[in-house]
Amino acid sequence: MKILVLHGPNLNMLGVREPEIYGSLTLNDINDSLNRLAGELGIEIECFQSNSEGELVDRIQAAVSRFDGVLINPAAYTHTSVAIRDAIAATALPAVEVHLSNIHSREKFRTKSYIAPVAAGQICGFGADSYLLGLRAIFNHIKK
Ligand code: CA2
Repeated sequence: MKILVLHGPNLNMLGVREPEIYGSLTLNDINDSLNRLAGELGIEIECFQSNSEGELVDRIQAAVSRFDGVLINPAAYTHTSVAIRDAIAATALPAVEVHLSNIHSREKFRTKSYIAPVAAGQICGFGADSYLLGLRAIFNHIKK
């Protein structure tokens, strides 16, 4: 099993700014933890971060036939991107949406996700653990 892990805009700044909201781990720390868990589960992952909506859409499209599923933190594009939603729907690849923060307990604009309706599920509010829970969730979802 091979899972594509996508990180959206500004997540490359993790650990550098706003640690009170997003924690003190860097994106490399999170990718390292995901790689360790992938090893335990006996699966492969590939991690990619972009600040560009188009690049994320390109990666989702290219994932068809190369990957079995997508683990995605679309970051701010969660709340705006019909393009990423359409790409996930078009590929029909199973996707799990994750967020470090609880998007439902913050500003009202963050409660709306364009991605959630086309995802198998959403995990948010557990910091870096959201990603690890998300990887387990998509693994179990695909295995079923
Ligand atoms: O909680 C999450 O994971 C978010 O996807 C993070 C996004 C935010 O727009 C979503 O509403 C929720 C923001 C990512 C920005 O990451 C930063 C990291 C360090 C410093 C500043 C921003």
